[in-house]
Amino acid sequence: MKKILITGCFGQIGSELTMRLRRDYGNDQVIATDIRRIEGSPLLEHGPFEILDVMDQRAMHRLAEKYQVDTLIHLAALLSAVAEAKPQLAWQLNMGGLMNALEVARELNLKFFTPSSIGCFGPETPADHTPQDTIQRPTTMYGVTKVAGELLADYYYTKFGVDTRGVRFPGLISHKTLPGGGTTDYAVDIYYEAIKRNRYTSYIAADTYMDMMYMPDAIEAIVRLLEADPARLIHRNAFNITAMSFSPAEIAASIQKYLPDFKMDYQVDPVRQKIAESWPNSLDARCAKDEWDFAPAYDLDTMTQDMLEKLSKKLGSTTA
Ligand code: VAH
Repeated sequence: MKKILITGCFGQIGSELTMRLRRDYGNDQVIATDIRRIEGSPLLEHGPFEILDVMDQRAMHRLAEKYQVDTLIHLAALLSAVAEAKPQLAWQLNMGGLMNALEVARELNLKFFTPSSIGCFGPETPADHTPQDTIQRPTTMYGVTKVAGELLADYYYTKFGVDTRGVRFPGLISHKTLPGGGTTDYAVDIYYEAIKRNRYTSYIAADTYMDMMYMPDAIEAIVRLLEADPARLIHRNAFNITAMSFSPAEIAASIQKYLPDFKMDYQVDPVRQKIAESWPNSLDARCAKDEWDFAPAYDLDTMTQDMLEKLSKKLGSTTA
């Protein structure tokens, strides 16, 4: 992997992954693209940026050729809650954009990464220590696009020899970029509200468990999988990965270890609660560990400590 094109660079993953890859491979080796330009973003200062609508396959092909990339990381997609509100658009963008990206990877023989999600599982999936290979009958449009995306990326590997790789991300927590329209976003919002107001009203019920991961571990996982020896890979799209599984009550208790007066209450959002309840409580990430040495560094309390420290500086507060 030497020269990389990223779609959806201003998203929650893309904004941090672009900076990490530029640090590792060189600023000019990472071409950041998104459907709109966000003035003032540090991504614009440190390396090439291009406007790209992933629904325009020819434009994507032209950019990949112009910069002579050898790797395509496709992140542009709608997340679960937005996808449930706009299911037809979610299918068009998530599947149309993915097909375009896979076609460009096939035409130009590019290494390829796109994320799946724990959203690819459904109510019939074993909920605890969910296996790598198991039943996948999601009840959300987001999940339908993730299962179809996994199968499509595997097809491009077996049928056309495209070097496709992917992971099933849990909820991702970051202090740098706010997520947009996910079900797990409460686990990001809670830290901002803890710093701003020392209280949070959760839209997910107190005892609802979901897999989660701190963004530094997610970024490390993408780089490690893309650099992995292909001879070791038994699976490709997509590996279960997780760092922790917690409920809103448990993340509140973790925050209270640092902010003893932090208060939590609940106004459950039935739409996002239903989505959350259809997902696993905890994943089995053994295949990722065995096949490419996946090894998360953060647990709930070390993530909480880092999030509160970084957000206190970012928001100019001294709560933590
Ligand atoms: C979402 N953050 O909530 C994303 C993710 C596992 C959740 O796919 O939609």
